[in-house]
Amino acid sequence: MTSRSDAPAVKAALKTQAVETPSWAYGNSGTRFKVFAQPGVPRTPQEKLDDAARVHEHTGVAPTVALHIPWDKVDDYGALATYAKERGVRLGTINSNVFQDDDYKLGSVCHPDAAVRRKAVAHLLECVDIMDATGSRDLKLWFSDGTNYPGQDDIRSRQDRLAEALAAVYERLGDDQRMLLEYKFFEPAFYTTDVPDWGTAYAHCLKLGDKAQVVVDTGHHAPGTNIEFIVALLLREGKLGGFDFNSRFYADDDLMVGAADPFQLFRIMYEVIRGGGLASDVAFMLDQCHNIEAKIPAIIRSVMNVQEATAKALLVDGTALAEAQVSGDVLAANAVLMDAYNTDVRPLLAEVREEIGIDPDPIAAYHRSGWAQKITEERVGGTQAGWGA
Ligand code: LRH
Ligand code: MN
Ligand code: MN
Repeated sequence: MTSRSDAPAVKAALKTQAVETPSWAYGNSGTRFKVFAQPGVPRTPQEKLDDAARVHEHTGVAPTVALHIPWDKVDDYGALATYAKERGVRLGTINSNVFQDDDYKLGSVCHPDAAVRRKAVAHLLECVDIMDATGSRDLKLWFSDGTNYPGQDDIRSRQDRLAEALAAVYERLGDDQRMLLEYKFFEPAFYTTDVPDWGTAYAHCLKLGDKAQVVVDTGHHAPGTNIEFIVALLLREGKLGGFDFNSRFYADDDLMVGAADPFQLFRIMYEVIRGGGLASDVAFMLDQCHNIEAKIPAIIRSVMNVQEATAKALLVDGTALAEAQVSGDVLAANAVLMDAYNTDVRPLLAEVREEIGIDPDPIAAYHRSGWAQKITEERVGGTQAGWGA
């Protein structure tokens, strides 16, 4: 933590932060009621990388792109990694998908039928093969598994099946690879979810070992959940693998991070910094869908929102805060935090951008670049993200 006058240290820390953008955010998406297609959206994984490279070019802090398999299926993942590199970005987290096939109606790794479980585990292992080819460090696991009705399946047996599958994947990981287990309290299952909360994810990861870490998707909690507490606790236990950032007003809305509740994002980032997370292996990923807004500028805006929350959190005067806390001065302690939150950090971030040689206003620079016009003219028949259809 820094003192308020420590602007060079704050700037230096901001320059080290990297935000991973998700391939699926570049494609068309929507709700189950309607997908509104946008002109110029990518038709291939390669074109998603082209767009991600623009986000990195204008923000300077989005060097990696998460893939979702099979949404981003290609024949040669090594070649895709080279394609990314040639455009100045890298392939990041590999997201597994064991929720789309008809076979998964009653679950994937927790399914009562062993044949379906074997199919799901085979997909997860294939994702690790892909990581080997792309050089990715992280495998992100999210399971739609659960039940809709009391009695539908045995809650405890499903946990046993989950543990068995996770252990098989863990075994397959290389020395420098990790698996990030994501929880979500409901949807698509409405009665039980097999990984509903951080505690369940933590319990499984603890048993598995150091290479298994919990990922916090900010949209996956019940209203009123204190997410920063979860962040503080997981960091304290060395079990916070990363974030899927997005905003929610109601359920898993997947809106732009920092749009619904920038104060919550600040509180989360404060705990990240307090726990040493900015300098650790915590992955800062976006997991969003841009259903009605232009996608590339929305992703740029999201990256900037994460940076702004981080900058404010870095500005918290740690010394003053500790003094107020120790002396039991509740109002003074709260004021220290609010003082940082209420600071306009946009000029500071503009300076950071100038110092790394990019335009201080990424959105304006993107609009001036002509990229939107180019892709609208060149790309006809863009693909759906695969999500929310
Ligand atoms: C599930 C989830 C998970 C998926 C992504 C598309 O709601 O957050 O991370 O992989 O959405
Ligand atoms: Mn997610
Ligand atoms: Mn989600």
